[in-house]
Amino acid sequence: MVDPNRVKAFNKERLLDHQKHWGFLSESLNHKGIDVDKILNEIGDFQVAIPSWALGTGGTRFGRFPEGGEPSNLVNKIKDIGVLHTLNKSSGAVSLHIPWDIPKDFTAIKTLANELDIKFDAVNSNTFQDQTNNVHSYKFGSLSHIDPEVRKEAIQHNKEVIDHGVELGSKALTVWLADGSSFAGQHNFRGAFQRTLDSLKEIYDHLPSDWKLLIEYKPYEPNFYSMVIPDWGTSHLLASKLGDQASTLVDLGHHLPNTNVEQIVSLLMHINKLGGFHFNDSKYGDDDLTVGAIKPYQLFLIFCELVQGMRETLNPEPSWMIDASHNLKDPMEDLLQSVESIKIAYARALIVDYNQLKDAQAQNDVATSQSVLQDAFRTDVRPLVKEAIYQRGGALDSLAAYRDLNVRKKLIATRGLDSKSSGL
Ligand SMILES: [Mn+2]
Repeated sequence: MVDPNRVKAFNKERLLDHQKHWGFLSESLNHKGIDVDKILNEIGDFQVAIPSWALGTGGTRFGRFPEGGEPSNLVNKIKDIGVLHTLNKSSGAVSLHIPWDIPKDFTAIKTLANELDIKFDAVNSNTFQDQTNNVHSYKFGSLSHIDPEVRKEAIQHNKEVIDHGVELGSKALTVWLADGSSFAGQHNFRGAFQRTLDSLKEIYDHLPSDWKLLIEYKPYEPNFYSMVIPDWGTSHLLASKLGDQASTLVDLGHHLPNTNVEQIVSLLMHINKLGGFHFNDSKYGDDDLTVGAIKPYQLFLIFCELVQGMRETLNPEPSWMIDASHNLKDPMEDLLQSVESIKIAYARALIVDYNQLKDAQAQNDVATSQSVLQDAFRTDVRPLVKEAIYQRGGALDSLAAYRDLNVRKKLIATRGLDSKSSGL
């Protein structure tokens, strides 16, 4: 665990430099009429859930190259998130993957998470692979399967995930289905859709009244001809048929190249149906790269829609989660970079002059509309994000602090070089 006094000592050395940059930025934001204290609070409050599977080195189907010291059980996963949260004060939630993360002792896990100020965000079911105790195989689908016995097993699994989540204090179930077909003619589209809807109805009926059902979509992979829930339209169709507790989850990487994700976000919030958001980045497909690593402007535009949606619609605050995992970096460093990117995009979106934007739009002043957005995007808001995190007791530079404190070295010394993340 990271001693908060070490973070303080780390900050002390950097404080003067930070204050110089922050002084300049806060003055120019004040000058623009921006309520700096208000946005500092909004940035500080923003918490992004860490998925339990991102704490180990991710892989492709070609191989995995672990860093060592990975968390081989749920207790260690929660502790790793505790390290991240101590450093950045922005990762105060975990999203568990069942059955990989079923707690052996629910009370002990809840106590540990509570001590580390970590909440339980949405729980994720898994019917994209067979588990050791599966009676049936999901090779040809789960909730959409042609065989009612397979569907029954998949439905039962989702109900159990809800039950585990209830014990932990989670409030949402995320369903992502790998179901689909890889060859034309393999599926009857309408049949697969209807069976999925009927299965989801049974799961929906099992939800406690204060829970949400988040339906994730993906255009291709692992199936390459059709996915049963390929896009936000299909997800929304299912959610609207299920009821008020069901909504759509947008995963940034689950779109075909060049899809206008910000428009999807905007419209879903307009009808109060954006339930969750998974952050990552990609060049081509579902690449699961570090947030903001490839398309930071798109991330900013999405945050502009999220900010406006949170201010102007009745959409409940979505569940925020990072869903990234790759092969190259220390996964903890990767998560720190992802969270930082998210906060930078959020901060930029918070300083946009939306009144000026609306005026420009009303006059069809295209050049000004673009400039208003780009003025915010081109502002270096890093001192603003640092100040928000510093005020909450976090590190002025979480990645540098992580390295300075030799976290990975200590994890390897404690857990061993061959300790592998459970589930991966
Ligand atoms: Mn996802």
